[in-house]
Amino acid sequence: MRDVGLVGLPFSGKSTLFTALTRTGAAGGRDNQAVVPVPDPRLPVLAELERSARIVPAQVRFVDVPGALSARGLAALRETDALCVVLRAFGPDPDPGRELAEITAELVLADLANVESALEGARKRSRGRGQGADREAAALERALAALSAETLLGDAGLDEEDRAHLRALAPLTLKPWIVVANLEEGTELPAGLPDGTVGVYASIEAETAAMPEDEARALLEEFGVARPGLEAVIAACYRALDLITFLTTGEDESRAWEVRRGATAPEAAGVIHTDLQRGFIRAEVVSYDDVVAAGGWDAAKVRGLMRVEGKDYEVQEGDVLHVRFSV
Ligand SMILES: Nc1nc2c(ncn2[C@@H]2O[C@H](COP(=O)(O)OP(=O)(O)OP(=O)(O)O)[C@@H](O)[C@H]2O)c(=O)[nH]1
Ligand SMILES: [Mg+2]
Repeated sequence: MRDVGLVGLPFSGKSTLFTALTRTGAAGGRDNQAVVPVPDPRLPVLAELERSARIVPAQVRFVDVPGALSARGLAALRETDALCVVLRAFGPDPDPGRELAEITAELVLADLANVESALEGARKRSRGRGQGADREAAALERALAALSAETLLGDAGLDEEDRAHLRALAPLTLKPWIVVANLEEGTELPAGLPDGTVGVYASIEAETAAMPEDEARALLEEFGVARPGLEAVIAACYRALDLITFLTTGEDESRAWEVRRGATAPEAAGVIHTDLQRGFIRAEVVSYDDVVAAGGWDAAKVRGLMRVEGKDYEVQEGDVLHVRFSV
């Protein structure tokens, strides 16, 4: 499961959004973490076709971090896989664009401090030593130059090797992020925010957090919130993580699984269970669209829509997999 850290200025509504997110999920372990199911409209369709007893969505874990970023807060954010930047677009004199610039500057500064001290260490180590340490120092120098020019490391054109050298530092500006504007009731997304910014009404959604799903929806509709912004936030985070979803379906369950883009069939099988990766023989694959078009997995197989793929097969978004294995 991947972690998404909520980051923003104090009072931007991170904890409120977090509370709203826990509606769909359960607080996972610690009280600042919530495990949230990723909405996927394909699952109920598969479950109906295959008469699955239950639906198991993929999950994302959200981590709430207070806005006055302490060393501990920054450390918590470094451990996450992606950031969700929350901007205040409610209350007196909202200026989400300025907040985004401020947060960005804060994250750049945090990375800068980290890279600087790492560079010092790398330079010491590289003295009288081989190329490896030189390479590390060079990568850190490139990172330092970018950050000094207020460029996010993700936009700095670093190659794979540079990134590998930076990985141990878990730089914040190398992580994928999404931007969320927390809107005043009855207002729309203001202009001037980056493409893809998601608008939410966190406080209304948080108020409905403890209600049953249908009651919550009815109330949200009353407020003119047609589709819970939460679903959009969750979906956007999931996309930012650059994961793909593959599916499994049968009598027991229809289920969504996440795997990094580019993963092979055995790697995907390993997400289900390590035994399936170890004993991988082959994967039987039908695309979700073909399952639906045929009216079910077996019908798809009869129509010749099932492919048998080996261990080099790269799993595609929406593949429905049956893994054959022996241990
Ligand atoms: N009107 C309105 N008020 C909101 C909304 N979201 C949050 N608030 C209020 O804003 C205040 C701050 O919200 P929090 O969620 O605690 O903010 P935070 O980002 O977690 O703040 P820190 O943890 O201090 O960084 C609270 O009083 C919320 O009730 C909103 O969408 N609309
Ligand atoms: Mg908070």
